[in-house]
Amino acid sequence: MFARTFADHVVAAQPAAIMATAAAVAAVPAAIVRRSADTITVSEQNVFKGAVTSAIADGIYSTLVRIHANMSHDMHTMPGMPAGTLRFLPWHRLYLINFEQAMRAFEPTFFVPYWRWMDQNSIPGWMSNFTPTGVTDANGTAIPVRRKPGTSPDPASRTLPSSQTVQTTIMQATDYRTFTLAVEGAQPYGAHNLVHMWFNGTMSQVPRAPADPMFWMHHAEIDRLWWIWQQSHPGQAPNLTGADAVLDPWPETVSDVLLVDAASHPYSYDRAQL
Ligand SMILES: [Cu+2]
Repeated sequence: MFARTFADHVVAAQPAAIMATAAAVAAVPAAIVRRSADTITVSEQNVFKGAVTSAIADGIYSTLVRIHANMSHDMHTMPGMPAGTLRFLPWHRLYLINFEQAMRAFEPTFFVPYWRWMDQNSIPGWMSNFTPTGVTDANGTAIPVRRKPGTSPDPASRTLPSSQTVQTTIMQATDYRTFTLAVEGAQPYGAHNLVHMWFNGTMSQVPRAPADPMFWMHHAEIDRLWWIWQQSHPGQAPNLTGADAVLDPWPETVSDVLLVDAASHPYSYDRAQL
């Protein structure tokens, strides 16, 4: 599922040691810089939409959506499953990395833009008509992409979080558990849940949400908030061990994704401010 860039030609006369070094360098995934959905160029918008369209036709997109429908991965706060709270951020960080790498098989310059939903009242204009069809769940049933933004049955979810709210209720947390509860969904300020509910559509249904491509941009923003917070709280990390620390269905553990722009997962954000 991971797209790797390999040298497409090797000069036969090169000494074996040099060729081995060149191959090792080429096998490292290219660094990715995620940028704001509001500022990317038209051609970058088309790369995003083109990769998603191709991945849906391929079937890999539906495969990725179905991973999020499998609650056995324990990646959200749920009653009776305390590890889910602590797994939420690292699990979704790895989910985005896997999505991004899968899309790069179709569009080599693909990156997940982050959607700065703070202080907004609509999704990025270039995404408003992009509601692709063809995604199916594990039973083969079509998942339509529907949105009725700002019409949530829950009045508290009819307005997207303000930057001031994010600053005062999320970024000022001093320990990891408080931070992740605030950013995920602890009432009344949970930014992640609130944004999902704001869509009042596919995004509001956990097992189907990633069928809407806005999912990835929303989660890139959540991941970016975590990254910003991590820089001022370097000692704070989810306290998970054993099976709880394995980010299934992938083999990586929590400690493998604590560092943004690690050599193993080279991606970063262009903006370190809210
Ligand atoms: Cu999720």
